[in-house]
Amino acid sequence: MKTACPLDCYDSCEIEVIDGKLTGAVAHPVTNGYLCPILNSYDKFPRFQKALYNQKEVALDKATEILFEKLKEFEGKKSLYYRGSGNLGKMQGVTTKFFNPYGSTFTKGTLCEGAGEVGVIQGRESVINMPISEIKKSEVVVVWGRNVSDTNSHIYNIIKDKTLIVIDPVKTKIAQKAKLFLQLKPRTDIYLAILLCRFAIMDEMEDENFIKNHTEDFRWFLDFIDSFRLNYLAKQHDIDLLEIDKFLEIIKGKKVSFLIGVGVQKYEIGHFVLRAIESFVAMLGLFDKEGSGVHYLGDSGFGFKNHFTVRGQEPKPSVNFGKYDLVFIQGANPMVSNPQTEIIKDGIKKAKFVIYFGLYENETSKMADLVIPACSFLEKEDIKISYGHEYLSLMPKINEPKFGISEYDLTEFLIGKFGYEKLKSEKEYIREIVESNSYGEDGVLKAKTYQNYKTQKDTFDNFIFIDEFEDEALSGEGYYLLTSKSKKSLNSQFEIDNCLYIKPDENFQEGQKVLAKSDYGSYEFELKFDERLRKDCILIYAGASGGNYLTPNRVSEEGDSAVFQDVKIELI
Ligand SMILES: Nc1nc2c(c(=O)[nH]1)N[C@H]1C(S)=C(S)[C@@H](COP(=O)(O)OP(=O)(O)OC[C@H]3O[C@@H](n4cnc5c(=O)[nH]c(N)nc54)[C@H](O)[C@@H]3O)O[C@H]1N2
Ligand SMILES: Nc1nc2c(c(=O)[nH]1)N[C@H]1C(S)=C(S)[C@@H](COP(=O)(O)OP(=O)(O)OC[C@H]3O[C@@H](n4cnc5c(=O)[nH]c(N)nc54)[C@H](O)[C@@H]3O)O[C@H]1N2
Ligand code: SF4
Ligand SMILES: [Mo]
Repeated sequence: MKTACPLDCYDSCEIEVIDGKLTGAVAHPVTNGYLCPILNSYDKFPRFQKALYNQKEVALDKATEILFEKLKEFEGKKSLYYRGSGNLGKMQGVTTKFFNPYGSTFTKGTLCEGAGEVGVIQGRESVINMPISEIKKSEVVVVWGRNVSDTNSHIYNIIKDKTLIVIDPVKTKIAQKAKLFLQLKPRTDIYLAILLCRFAIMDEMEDENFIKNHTEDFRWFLDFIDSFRLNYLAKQHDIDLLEIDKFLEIIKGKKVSFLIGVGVQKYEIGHFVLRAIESFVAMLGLFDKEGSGVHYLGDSGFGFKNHFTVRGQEPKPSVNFGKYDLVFIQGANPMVSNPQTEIIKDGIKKAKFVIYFGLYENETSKMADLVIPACSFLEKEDIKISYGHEYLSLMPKINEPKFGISEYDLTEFLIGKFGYEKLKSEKEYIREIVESNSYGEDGVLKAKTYQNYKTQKDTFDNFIFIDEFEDEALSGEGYYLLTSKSKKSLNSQFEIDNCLYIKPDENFQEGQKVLAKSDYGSYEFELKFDERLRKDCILIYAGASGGNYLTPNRVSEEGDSAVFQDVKIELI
């Protein structure tokens, strides 16, 4: 039987389950017959087999009864519904069908791509990616703030033998294969993008036709990029001007795709960064050229029926759990994934009753009053739409659950108890989602958004250039913090690497303990060396249990997104 990987990953692999074993679907254009190390050892990670009340095992039906009693005891408007991205199946949202009429507060914004997403929308209305079929045609791929080999290893295999330009503070695996690698200072991508635009204008590389017919504000854009002194721009990012020439030389006249990751936008100014990079793409006319365009974290719901939309009020990165009597946490681990852990911990302690609904024991579940085990993706009906490619996959129930309850069954139970409006059947929700925006082609389901796709230009009316930007450089002493994803974990799930990495330095010894300190908190780590880093950076992988003690819980200027890397770190 076929299903799909539920995890938050660009690749959204299609899976074949043969005699209980998970393998990559051979006919899927992205999965290509294999899965990544995480899914290959999916069964190895111990799940909750029992519900917990006050951290003591109770039967599942007892736990759901306690949940019902507590929901009755507290007022809906003093409750918070908090959902993370542990499973990105569309049916995960079904629990809102209870918590919405109950009166809960929902979150808005993201811990992820939200700042950059606003930047893209400001320029071209929606985040519709160039499809994989177009990336395959590209001659040059610019990998900008994305660790393709680790975070989207299937897309890596599609691009790895093309001419590559990589822009990253870390010499990642793909950077080692690049024709040009720009190891820039973190948080300076916007200056690099503006500098590229300036040089491209000097080289007369702008596409006058495209600019005239499909863009707005080009004149303002020219004034804007001219308002920066070249020396000033060049000083920001540590990139030699000769490299800028080389960049333009490599892409001139070529089919070029830009694979942009979340690395460039974990900052207050994240939206400006995406907008500036896309302005560069637009001035070259690459949105209207075959095999060219931009691929970021796409809007996977675009064009599809969304049964479970709710209006969020509480910004996710700065969520204050302590404001609420009852907190329902589903598919998330805020004690590790959210910035400024100390504030999260205080909030969770203050809330009167905390429910954790998930698969694995983690730092958040350990603080919960009630733990309800969820079913795994193999034990419930769902559908996966990718943010990294144009295909979608059905996720039928393959195994009967031995323990745990699905999101749908828990919602149905609560709705029944409270007498709220009944749910449609799972199959019906899924059928409506599929029918709203997909079609079958060569044995796979594809989003209709791409049915007549020629170039990315067809997905918007006019591109609007960036014409303003304000920023205050990151102040304070110390190292820049990089918090990239690790190969063996999926955020805080699976195999976690808790070390702090630094470029080999005679003042430190590998294996020693160091206290990392920022304006927001401190934490002790084991130190390790990593030759691939700049000497002004440290790396703590996302998902490390102490990393977010150091990060600020402010939100980005636009998009209510986390700004994990707007911080300097001292090592003591
Ligand atoms: N194995 C694995 N795969 C994953 C995940 C996982 O945890 N593990 N997580 C999934 C999720 S939720 C997401 S959002 C995606 C994210 O996947 P990616 O978009 O690849 O994001 P990151 O790994 O956070 O960072 C990518 C790169 O940005 C670089 N970077 C950091 N700061 C800057 C900067 O200021 N400028 C530039 N140019 N580069 C910078 C980092 O060095 C890193 O190489 O991956 C998904 N896939
Ligand atoms: N410092 C730093 N922190 C970061 C990031 C960073 O770059 N740096 N990246 C951020 C990003 S991009 C993201 S997306 C977030 C992700 O952060 P979270 O949204 O907190 O996701 P996870 O850490 O993967 O936690 C997911 C939990 O979901 C549960 N789960 C898994 N499957 C299911 C299911 O089917 N049903 C239910 N009910 N539960 C399930 C598991 O028990 C797991 O512990 O982290 C962010 N945190
Ligand atoms: S985590 Fe990503 S690469 Fe691994 S199986 Fe899932 S979708 Fe594929
Ligand atoms: Mo993410």
